[in-house]
Amino acid sequence: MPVLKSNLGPNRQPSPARSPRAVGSFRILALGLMALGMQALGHKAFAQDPAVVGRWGSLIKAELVPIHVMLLPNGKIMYWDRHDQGTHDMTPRIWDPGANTTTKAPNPGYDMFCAGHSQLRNGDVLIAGGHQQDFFGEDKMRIYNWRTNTFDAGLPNMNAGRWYPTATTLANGDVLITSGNTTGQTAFNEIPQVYEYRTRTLRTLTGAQQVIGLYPWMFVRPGNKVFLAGEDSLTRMLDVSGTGKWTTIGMTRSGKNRNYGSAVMYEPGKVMICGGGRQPPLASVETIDLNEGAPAWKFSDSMHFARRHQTAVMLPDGKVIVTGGTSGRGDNNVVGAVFNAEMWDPATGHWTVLAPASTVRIYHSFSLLLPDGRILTGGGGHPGEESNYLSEHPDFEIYEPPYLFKGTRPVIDAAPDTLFYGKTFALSTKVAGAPKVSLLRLAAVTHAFDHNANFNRLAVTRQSATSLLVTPPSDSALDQPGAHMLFLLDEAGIPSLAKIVWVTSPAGGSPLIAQPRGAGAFRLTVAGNRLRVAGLELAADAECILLNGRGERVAVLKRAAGPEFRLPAHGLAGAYMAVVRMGNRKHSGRIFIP
Ligand SMILES: [Cu+2]
Repeated sequence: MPVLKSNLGPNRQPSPARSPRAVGSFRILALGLMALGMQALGHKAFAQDPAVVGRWGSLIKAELVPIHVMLLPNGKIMYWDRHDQGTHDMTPRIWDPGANTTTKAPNPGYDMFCAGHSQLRNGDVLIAGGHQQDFFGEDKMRIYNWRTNTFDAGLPNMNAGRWYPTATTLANGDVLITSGNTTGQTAFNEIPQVYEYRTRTLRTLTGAQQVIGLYPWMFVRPGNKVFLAGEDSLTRMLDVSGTGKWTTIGMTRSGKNRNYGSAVMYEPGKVMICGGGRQPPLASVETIDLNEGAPAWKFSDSMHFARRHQTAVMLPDGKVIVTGGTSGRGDNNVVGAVFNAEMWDPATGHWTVLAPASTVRIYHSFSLLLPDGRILTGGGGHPGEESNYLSEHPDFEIYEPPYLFKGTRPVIDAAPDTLFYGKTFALSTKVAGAPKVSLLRLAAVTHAFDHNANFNRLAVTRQSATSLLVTPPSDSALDQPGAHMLFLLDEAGIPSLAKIVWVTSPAGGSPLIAQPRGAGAFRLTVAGNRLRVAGLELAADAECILLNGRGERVAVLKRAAGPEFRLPAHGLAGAYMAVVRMGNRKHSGRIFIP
């Protein structure tokens, strides 16, 4: 259950915010307590070799407590806080981690604290539900357009409020919305809904009425299925076709509610759940392989630290890093805060203890993978830790995993902007040997779980000394359409900087994007609902026609302001030939509409 201000009992007086020195002593205490329970993991084991334990950077101030945090396709981070505590500011911030500059998104018009969110196929973020007061959900939805920095409020309301729902982008680009409280702690929105991308309507899964826990851990599977991995111990499969249907998969081995633990699908169909619970939090870790005929949970090695409020993050090399959390009993206990990160290797099931962060990261903290292979963590607060509700963490901290200290990073010299399911593409690189390539969706994380995560390792063959042939997953059920980080890893497991690529179905035409055909240097780009033509002087009579892969006319675009044409409203995702006509002159180029 969520941590509430109302938990503040008479013997839990708020105290002034702790000084950095006090934080330090908590940390020493926590480390000391942990060392007792750990075999051969004294301070000496934390050799300061960053190639073994990684390295934390210094604190970076944020304008709000980053409780809801997402990575946008332009590499910027959108985050927001809660409205009814602290700053009373419900306007999301857009932070550029490279330049360390922050701008504001517009006011979305309601408090999106406690919403669910995931990225749509065009990189926009769907936000479902939110906060009226604790346990009372909003029924509103918004779409954040990352190209225009605007919110679209023209969406239907959900069937009822949802406070702590999960949003899951499906194989066809629609979004499943599950759970959430409606009007109180025991009042659940029991009926999942599917936001349909093309029609912008909601389909209500009346055949799948079921109470499931808040912020459920949902993972997309083939055949219109979505797996519920927790936090409840009874795990299930939801068929989202038609009016929906649940089936039971089975109990976890621990049989315990892993409240505020974390979960990842570390390979298609293979899910890992870790930690969570409160009396006390668990260190145990379980996996399930849904590709098996009769899938069943198995214990993996336990983490070195019991944790609650930790976040698990997939790395480009297929390992998982867990950061933050507390081993202390109760909801949000600063005594027992875990500062060390640790890393899980799915191949062995073993955990490696990594360097400690400087800051308590428990309730309302987060972690996510940046396109440069580092991990961004931050947040915690609103409310602050038990026994000290005034302690807030409006800041970020960046962790560099060990792989960044093992040698020179490989470089993706060239790769397409758009990848098509099952369609092999060429990746140019000078890296030698047998490199690997992985594809990860961009994070949309809150409350210890990334709603938008997905990981795939791609098939790679060598074409020449400077070129690899790489094949994306064949099926959108293995990797939902939209923006991804494409990483190249050398034989030592060192990742490149990611290239942001779009993964989609071959709706027609070649995978070229925005390339002019024939003479005439111009460029076509899609920004929001506009097609922009750069490098051509558009005459007053200019018109633009979209042709599909068979050369058939799909749309004639209306002229907008300046060098832009208006795209038709929704439902035109795919690759097209755009023909710009002015008098008897004709220019054509390929265009991809996400
Ligand atoms: Cu919360």
